[in-house]
Amino acid sequence: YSFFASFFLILAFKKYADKEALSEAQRTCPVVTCALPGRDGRDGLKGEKGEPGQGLRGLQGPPGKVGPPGNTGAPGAPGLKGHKGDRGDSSGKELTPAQLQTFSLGKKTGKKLYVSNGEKMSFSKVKALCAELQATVATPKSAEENKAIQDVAKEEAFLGITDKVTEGHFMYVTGGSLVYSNWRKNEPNNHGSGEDCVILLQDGFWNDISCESSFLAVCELPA
Ligand SMILES: [Ca+2]
Ligand SMILES: [Ca+2]
Repeated sequence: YSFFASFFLILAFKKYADKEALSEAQRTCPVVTCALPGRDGRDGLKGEKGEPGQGLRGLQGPPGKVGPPGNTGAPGAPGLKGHKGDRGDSSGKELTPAQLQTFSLGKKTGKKLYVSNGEKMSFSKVKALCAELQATVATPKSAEENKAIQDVAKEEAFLGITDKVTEGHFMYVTGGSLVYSNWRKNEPNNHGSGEDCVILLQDGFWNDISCESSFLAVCELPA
């Protein structure tokens, strides 16, 4: 609007100026020689683009609102495996020093050492006791070893032999079939409700018997 207003203002001023000039010419020149002014010329060429305005730049607006939270990311890779924990407290199963002292050193024969604490217990307890000593239940694999166990055990003692896996087929609890046996006559008989464990009798012969019965614990250690 202001552009057109000023444009017409300029035009009005020009007309006024032209009239002034005309009247001046009429006054100063003779009627014969003085010509009337011509008509207005055509519009001139378009001017060059002007410099940018000097107006003040607007102040920066306040920050926008916080956007909605993003989606949950994918789960990370599993962590590294931790260190192995400390050995658990096995108190209650461990032998007391007093119990260990009651073990009398057995007779050494070949590579084995037989030990006994003189206590009677079920076969499962004998196995657990020997395991605590890093040992196994006494298992004679020759007449010589059988005699050595007999010497250590002053009473009937469990041997590390059972037929729990296959009835009638006695094996070492550490695995393998028997390489030596010394059964008493008519044994093993799997008497009564069944007998799957073996004891060394005082005369050196073997008898199959209930694993729940209590007999002397004798362990053997590789020496
Ligand atoms: Ca049996
Ligand atoms: Ca028997």
